[in-house]
Amino acid sequence: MKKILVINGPNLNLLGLREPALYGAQNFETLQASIREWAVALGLEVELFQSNHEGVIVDKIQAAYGVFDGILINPAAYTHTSVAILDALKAVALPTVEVHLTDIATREKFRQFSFVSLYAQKTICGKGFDGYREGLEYLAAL
Ligand code: CA2
Repeated sequence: MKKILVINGPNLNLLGLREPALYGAQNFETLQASIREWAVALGLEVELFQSNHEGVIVDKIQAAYGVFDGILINPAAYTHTSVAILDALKAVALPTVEVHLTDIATREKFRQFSFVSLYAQKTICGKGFDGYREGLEYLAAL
């Protein structure tokens, strides 16, 4: 069975508590439960990981080498700032899908560039929670 590491970056644990107009009213636990259900349906094993800390995310990506078959990541704000996360993804060289709840291309200028997109094989934006399902489908089909 394929093993996929799902990483959510800073503040995504606040889903449903703030900014529902932007990120939706459903909470983080609901997102995690949905990901687990989709994984079962797709015959994937998933590990769910969330951190607000860049270095902790880098450590987790490094530890994925030789353990996981793919990574689904919403790097949140680190999308736009983190060469360290990009380098870690390149180093482990696992198939990687980048997902964003919102369409970063149509938001503030500072959100329009993604370091992670320079490595990710696929980027899914603006589809809310469904983007995670699409990402899992893509990784399952590889
Ligand atoms: O659209 C996305 O998924 C983002 O990765 C979300 C990040 C943002 O920095 C990226 O530009 C786009 C922010 C996640 C913060 O989520 C919150 C949820 C509820 C309340 C406040 C923040």
